[in-house]
Amino acid sequence: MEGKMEILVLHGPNLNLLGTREPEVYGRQTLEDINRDLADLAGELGFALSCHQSNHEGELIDRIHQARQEAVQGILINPGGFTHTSVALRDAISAVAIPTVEVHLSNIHARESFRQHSFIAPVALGQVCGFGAESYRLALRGLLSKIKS
Ligand code: CA2
Repeated sequence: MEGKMEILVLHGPNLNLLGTREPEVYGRQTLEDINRDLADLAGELGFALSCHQSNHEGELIDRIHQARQEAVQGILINPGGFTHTSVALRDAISAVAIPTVEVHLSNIHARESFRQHSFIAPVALGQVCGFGAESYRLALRGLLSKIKS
């Protein structure tokens, strides 16, 4: 019997601190809260979800490569600060050619100028930012409807 289609959620550097500091910028929900909500939503929509956080660029890249071996159908990624610095992360997403949506808690376009450029956006299906934890749910809905269509 075939299993459910799998979505990989990747959280980049410092996002393990969510809910503990800077709640005015990043909200009060912890990463565990967000992951639980996403798993519930994915389950309702008939998908399985696995979540992974890393503070290390190479580890995120390895996880993206591994996703291809695992036949992952889609990737939701908040690349954190690597959004604005990492050509290597962008190359990994481009190389595996798995539909990917970029997500941010804050509206990166309304913040410091260095946050307004994303190396990831051009290789993503789309970008959702500015809605706090809701950004992830909106992004997951968008990703799943693209995969289904
Ligand atoms: O808004 C987002 O989701 C960001 O990806 C968050 C990154 C930031 O570098 C990006 O420009 C936008 C930072 C994540 C740091 O997360 C923290 C959480 C709690 C306390 C301190 C940092």
